[in-house]
Amino acid sequence: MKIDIPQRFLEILKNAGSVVVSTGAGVSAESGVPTFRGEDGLWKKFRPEELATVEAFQRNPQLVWEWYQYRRDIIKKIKPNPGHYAIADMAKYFDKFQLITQNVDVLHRQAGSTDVIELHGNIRRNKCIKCGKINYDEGFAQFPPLCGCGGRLRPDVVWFGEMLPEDDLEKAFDVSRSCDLFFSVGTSGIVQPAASLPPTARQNGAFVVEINLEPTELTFVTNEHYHGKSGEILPVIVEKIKQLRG
Ligand code: BV8
Repeated sequence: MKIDIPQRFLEILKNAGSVVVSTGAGVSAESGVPTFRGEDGLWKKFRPEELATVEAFQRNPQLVWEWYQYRRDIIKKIKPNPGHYAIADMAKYFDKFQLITQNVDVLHRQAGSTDVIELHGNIRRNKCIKCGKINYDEGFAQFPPLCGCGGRLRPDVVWFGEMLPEDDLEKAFDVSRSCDLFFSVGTSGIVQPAASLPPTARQNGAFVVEINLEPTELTFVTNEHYHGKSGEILPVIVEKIKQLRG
């Protein structure tokens, strides 16, 4: 795949000291994870307020668990794609590099990325709503599953209307404010506060690049955008980085 990398972007790739990559569901699409708002998007079939809110869990924990088990079963069977591996590789070429994701699918870690800010949690982790204990149990004896303390277990993800983990959120905005180069990959830029990271980076002087199948709410804040598959575009950009910085 050939992409045009203008001179200005080439200089940034050559000289950038600190880089941030922020990803959404689109980076996992080529692995077979359904996105949320795409053609086969989850929100086309299911209503977020019925499945991804505290109220929904209180109202019908069985239904919510069935939905997360359905997604866990999909995620267990799939592998990272060249987009995930390119990002894991890119980290080696910059002094400061931070990966931030809205995805709960753990594919970045499986691709070898070590330092990942999981803004919206991790679908393979459980949390007790009573004692707060965390575990990675699967295959529960009963549904909805209980913690040893008798409290109800929930998927350790951030639901709509819930605050994000404070430290992660603060760190995400800090690195976005101080980076030289910011990549926004596979996100429609609708869900807040994650959608405020690219504009924050731009306002603080970073060179912002969008890699997404189609234009988004964020395209207007970018210096450069590539509308295509992240699994095809990212490896080309990392190849160029190797040539410039190898
Ligand atoms: C909060 C975990 C404090 C669970 C998720 C300000 C204004 C308006 C609303 C709000 C606001 N502030 C807060 C809100 C409310 C809300 C919000 O943003 N609502 C939206 C819908 C308007 N935010 C919250 O509730 C957040 N909490 O703010 O708390 C508070 C509370 C109340 C009121 C005020 C403040 C919590 C948000 C987190 C929710 N949890 N996930 C789970 O997964 O089950 S969000 C979930 O959906 C994902 O994590 C992700 O964040 C989001 C989906 O977005 P994307 O990842 O971008 O995916 P999408 O499908 O939309 O787009 C994919 C893109 O990829 C597409 O553009 C497509 O073209 C592209 N693509 C497809 N294939 C490819 C590709 N690109 C490249 N290559 C490909 N191959």
